[in-house]
Amino acid sequence: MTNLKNFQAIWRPKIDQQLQTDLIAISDDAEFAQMMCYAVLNGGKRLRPLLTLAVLSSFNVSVTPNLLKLATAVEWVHSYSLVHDDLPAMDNDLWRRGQPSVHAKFGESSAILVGDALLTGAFQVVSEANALAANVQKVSDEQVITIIRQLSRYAGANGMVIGQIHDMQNHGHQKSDVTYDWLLNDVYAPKTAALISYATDIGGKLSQEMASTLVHPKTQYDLYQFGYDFGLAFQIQDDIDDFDQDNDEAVDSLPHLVGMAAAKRTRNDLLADARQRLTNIAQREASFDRQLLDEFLDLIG
Ligand code: GRG
Repeated sequence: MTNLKNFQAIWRPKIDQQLQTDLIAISDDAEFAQMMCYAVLNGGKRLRPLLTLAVLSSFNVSVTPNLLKLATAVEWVHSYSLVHDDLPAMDNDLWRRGQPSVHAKFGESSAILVGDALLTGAFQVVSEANALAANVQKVSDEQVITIIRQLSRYAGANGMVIGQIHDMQNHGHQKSDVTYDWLLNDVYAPKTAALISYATDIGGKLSQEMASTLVHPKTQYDLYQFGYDFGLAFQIQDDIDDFDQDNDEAVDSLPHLVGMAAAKRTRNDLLADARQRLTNIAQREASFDRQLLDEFLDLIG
């Protein structure tokens, strides 16, 4: 088994268990809690929390219960975005992860409110993570505030939300001059790369604090940029995979705009840059083992 397969086999069930515990605890209404569980736990790869944990592991930091809980908060935000993305006013999708989408199963108003509760719940999870730190090192209050700041920035009006706004302008053909730069920088980057770069970014920040090793500021930037490159490549791959089945003339995805060969070149360039980031980090940080993060890049392409 590869390093990553082993890592997923160990950590995915722990992430799911943490998510389930918190999702059930957050609502006194068992029926609503079950709707939230359906939205989050019914399939999905847990890519974003796994990336945070992988960065910690790359710096040989042990994942204490409070770090695990902190790492799962981004999955609440990601899940909210999928629930709202599927709504009739957005992508109007009746299916998600091979199952009925949340609004198809529970109705539109419930789906809106499930999304709202997941988004706000993410910040509750961050604020409560240290309560699990009975016999382990606490994350400093300053670091908790940094995480709240980063998560709200990457998810909010300059992050995923504006990416979704721009994406909807493309889909609705409200934007007549869709360009390569617009698609990458104004749609894919905020919509998809933002939350993924958040996950690697906080992985670096938490590694620095918990390992008390001096992680160079350039390393923090390389970790952020690794997530950003990976996130863009991930979105382009998603478009490449969809393109085969959806060969219409819409200019709302990179393969449609520049052709399949050029889209693959951009994806490969991004993956090469992400690998270079790992090389930079390995040259700087004695405690860094790049193998696991390298294997995440192998998931694409
Ligand atoms: C509603 C504010 C708001 C934003 C929605 C993320 C998003 C923005 C829309 C989802 C639609 C989509 C296909 C986005 C591209 C990125 C992508 C491939 C998301 C799916 O992420 P995965 O593959 O999902 O990590 P799983 O199911 O594994 O959790």
